[in-house]
Amino acid sequence: MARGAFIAVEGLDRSGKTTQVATLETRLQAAGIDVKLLKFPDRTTAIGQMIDAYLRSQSELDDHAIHLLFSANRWELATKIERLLNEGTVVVCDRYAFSGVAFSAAKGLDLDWCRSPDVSLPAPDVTLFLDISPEKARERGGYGEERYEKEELQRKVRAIFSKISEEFSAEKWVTIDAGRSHEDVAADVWSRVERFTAGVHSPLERLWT
Ligand code: NYM
Repeated sequence: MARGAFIAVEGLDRSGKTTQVATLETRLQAAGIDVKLLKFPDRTTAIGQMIDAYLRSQSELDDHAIHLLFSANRWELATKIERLLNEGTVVVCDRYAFSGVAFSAAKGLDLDWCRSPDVSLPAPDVTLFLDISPEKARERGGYGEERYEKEELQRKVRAIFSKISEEFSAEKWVTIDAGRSHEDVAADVWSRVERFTAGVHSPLERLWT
């Protein structure tokens, strides 16, 4: 029996990622597909609440420590992700391990060190990277109040996402120009996801193994 596809949606802040993920969910449901939307960080768990406090500058944490918490927050849900996929559900993640690596490495942590705690997590069948220039993001009203929502850091994050993308085939990592209208971006997203609606026959892979 085919399993469900694992789809990660990544992007810079202000890329319209969360709206696109919601549109994708509606579209999959309309096509009669079982879909589960997950979001990282998942701020509802005990670890997620520590991450939330950090992002809202209500707590201070060493850069390595917060990186490990983001990773632990994914591991908390790894078994659930696998179970859902095996049941035939399509899992769509709003951010995943690539955000983990990109944001922490942009702060100056070693890229390989950043990757290590996420090694062997379930690997997405495809990652859709919604790319937006910091200039466009500024036109959209700029960034919010949370940590990392600064133009200079976002520039670095974008460069590291680009570096990460080089490790993947064009099938596994798709860069989508998110500076266009919501409809154009949504059409592009759907064109990349449609082929997964029939299910996936290959085994689930593991990240960075
Ligand atoms: N973020 C997100 C990280 O730094 N590491 C991670 O592993 C993940 C999943 O958290 N600026 C950052 C990226 C965002 C911030 O995400 C909160 P969102 O999608 O704005 O809730």
